[in-house]
Amino acid sequence: MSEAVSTLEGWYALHDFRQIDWTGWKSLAADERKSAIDELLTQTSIWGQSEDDKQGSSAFYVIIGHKADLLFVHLRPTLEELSQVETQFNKSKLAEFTSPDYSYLSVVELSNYVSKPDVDPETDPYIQGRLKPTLPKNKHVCFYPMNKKREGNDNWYMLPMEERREMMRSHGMIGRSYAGRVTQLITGSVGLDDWEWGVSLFSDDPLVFKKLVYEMRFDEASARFGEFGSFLVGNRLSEEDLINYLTV
Ligand code: 76R
Repeated sequence: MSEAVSTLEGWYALHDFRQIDWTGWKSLAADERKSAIDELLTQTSIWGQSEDDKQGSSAFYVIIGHKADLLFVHLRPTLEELSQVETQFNKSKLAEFTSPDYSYLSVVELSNYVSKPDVDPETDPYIQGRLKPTLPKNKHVCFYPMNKKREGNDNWYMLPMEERREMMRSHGMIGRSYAGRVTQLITGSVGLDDWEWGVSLFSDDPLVFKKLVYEMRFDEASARFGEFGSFLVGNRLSEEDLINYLTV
């Protein structure tokens, strides 16, 4: 048996994609729409409080294309808290006009393929910051789920640790050459959702998503072993943007 890489886990992540029933929303009386927006803003301020208390992070985006209209990303320390955030939204007035077309459950993950200095992960501020991150404020997000292939000779999980480590080193080098232009959040979802990882990229320039993902396609870890689900791309909304978005 090949050696499993050891991983560190942080906050749980829910990527909650919603489709909006614009016809229903527009047919609501203006004052009811306003109170639904106010109710949503009460929730976003509770989410903001969790972030201020370092007990999670939430962000929302408008998704481009037919796959979804809105994306809420929530990070929370426990599944109970994640479920609470989701359920509170589901009980809201706005939720009556949304359908949860896609969602993704995972947990922030750091693997030790690329060696780190000998530090205690429980107390090291850098590692703790990566395991329990505040979602970046970049203008754009790109989310997709992925697997590492398990087919014939291309079975990632049958490779010796050293080979995987070497490929992850090369992967990390490409990633690092995008430092400052993109932030990546890798969330593990083996046993939690249908794919093995969720990839969330944040950037102020959407072309960086294209260039980074394209360059990685030539790198063995992705070229030979990467299997990808649907890509969803969105623009970050501030609370004011969210109000404008919902105003008809
Ligand atoms: O955590 C680290 O920063 C150390 C190096 C590193 C690891 C271990 C790293 C760096 N990644 C790691 C693990 Mn990554 N990453 C992806 C994708 O589209 C594709 O082809 C793949 C999707 C992107 C775009 C990306 C970006 N990475 C992983 C894993 C877990 C693998 C496993 O355990 O087998 C996956 C699935 C994955 C996928 N990676 C980086 C980036 C970027 C930009 C970096 C540099 C980060 C930085 O240094 O700031």
